[in-house]
Amino acid sequence: MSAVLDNQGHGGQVHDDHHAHAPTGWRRWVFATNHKDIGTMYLLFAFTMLIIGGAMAMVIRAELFEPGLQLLNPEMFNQLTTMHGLIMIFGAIMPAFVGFANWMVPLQVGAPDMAFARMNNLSFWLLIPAALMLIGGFFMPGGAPATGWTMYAPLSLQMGMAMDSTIFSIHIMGASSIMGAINIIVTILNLRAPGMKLMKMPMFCWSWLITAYLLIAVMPVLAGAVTMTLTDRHFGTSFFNAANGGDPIMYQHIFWFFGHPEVYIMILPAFGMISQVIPAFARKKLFGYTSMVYAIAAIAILSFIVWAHHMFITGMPVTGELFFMFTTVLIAVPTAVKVFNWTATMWRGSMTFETPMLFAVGFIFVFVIGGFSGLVLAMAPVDIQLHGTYYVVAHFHYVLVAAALFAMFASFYYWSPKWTGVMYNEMHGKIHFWWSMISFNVAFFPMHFLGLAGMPRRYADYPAQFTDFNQVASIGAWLFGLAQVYFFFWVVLPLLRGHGEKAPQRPWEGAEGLEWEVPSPAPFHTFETPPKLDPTATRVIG
Ligand code: HEM
Ligand SMILES: [Cu+2]
Repeated sequence: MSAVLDNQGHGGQVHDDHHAHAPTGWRRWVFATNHKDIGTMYLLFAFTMLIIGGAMAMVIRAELFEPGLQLLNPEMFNQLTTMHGLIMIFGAIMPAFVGFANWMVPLQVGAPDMAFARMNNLSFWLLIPAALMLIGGFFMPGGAPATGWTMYAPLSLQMGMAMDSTIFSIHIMGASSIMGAINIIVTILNLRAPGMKLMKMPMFCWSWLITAYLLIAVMPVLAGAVTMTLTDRHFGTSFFNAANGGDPIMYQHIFWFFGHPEVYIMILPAFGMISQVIPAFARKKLFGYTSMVYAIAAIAILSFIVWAHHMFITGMPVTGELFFMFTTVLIAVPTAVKVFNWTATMWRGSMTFETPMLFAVGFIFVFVIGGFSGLVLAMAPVDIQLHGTYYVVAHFHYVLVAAALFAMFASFYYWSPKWTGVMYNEMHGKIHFWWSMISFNVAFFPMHFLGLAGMPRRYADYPAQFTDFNQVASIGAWLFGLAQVYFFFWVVLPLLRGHGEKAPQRPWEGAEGLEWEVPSPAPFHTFETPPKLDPTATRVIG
């Protein structure tokens, strides 16, 4: 608590730890109000969930290594795919981005902390009961929900009580996300240092500002959808229950009205991260800053009018299909602006390829592949063939794993010197990159072929003609999982233990921004009095 009440040392904008009373022991974490501590907890939580969800994926790929049923019965298989999806989306990717925001947004805008420090504590700690309730589903009668992460009716109305705990868990995680989003918005709008004009903000802050509005807009929609499911299950309503005159397709509309903006919630902060890493290692200013901001805003707005591209086979009127098809392909325009700008930033830059840059350039490659397969799926006549196949699985793993996760790896390598005060080992970082990049593609590229050949997703078994590509995919998946174990033991653990070369204040020659104006590791309290900024708002001058 002394962390927020501490008013000592008004002299400069940065103080060393010796006169800032950092709380110690378990209280430091349980009562944490410091954005850096909370950011660290978010990141550790997300990594733990990544490992748990990842372990499930390893089992799924083991079952799919050959046709027939070897390890799992079909019910268990579907429970695992469902929980894998829910854990990765709500437990790993989203909290990880919030963790990065907690650490970096106050540092980047020159604020002393997040606007609502105690609410920040609540947003984080809510995740623990939510995660327990979600994973606890496996131990309830009937096992975890086997609906797929989309929780479609009528299956969701037939599940055991783990469906209810999943619904409650989603409510709690949604509340946590909304509080996090409010915190980020208020911090950015109200706590910027004088001179940090909105249009001078680092792109990571811009991308999170827009993402936070998306979160506030759509998390309540998801809460509504699962609440209606809950009342259908227990309180006699029939929103989605066709047997009583309800409409299961309506569930899909409500879900995807949340769900498509949700996929942008999971990629926009990654765009912001990449927009910071590329200029730093190309030693050039970001090309087209203004157009980057408008492109993110355009993608966010468009994301509200494309949702039924997930529903092309539900029997929409053709005009409806055309509408959703055209709006979906329209998103390619601002997306292409961003890819163009990243490429133009690198053009004639003096580039070096330290691990953050490897992951950033890798991001562009795989994100473009995922974007193109999205465009293929957006063609209504094509999607009639591909919907519900492994082609969709390939598509969203390219955008979620290779794009969102790789962007976070890029940022981890980029910012961890600031967090820990030590440099990661460059050789281990590069091994992590190449190992992940190659094994990811071995795992997921063949899924395009499986999907095109008609292999459906969400089945524990498959006909023998799909065996070869499935074996390649499984081997790739296991290698990818192993790469993350390597990352933990050879990169993360040494950093947590403080092993490595001492990090300078600005380890990257081309890096710009206020986070590089404070020492490494960033002291417990930073910018307690608003810093004076130079006209570019990237340097502290007093
Ligand atoms: C270029 C932009 C994109 C386009 C045009 C696009 C298009 C589509 C379409 C049409 C589908 C439905 C396929 C089907 O079920 O038959 C789909 C599914 C999906 N997309 Fe994308 N997408 C894009 C980017 C993204 C991004 C950035 C993400 C996440 C970071 C994402 C995540 C997903 C997920 C998770 C699904 C599968 C949902 C499910 O049924 O379980 N997409 N996409
Ligand atoms: Cu979508």
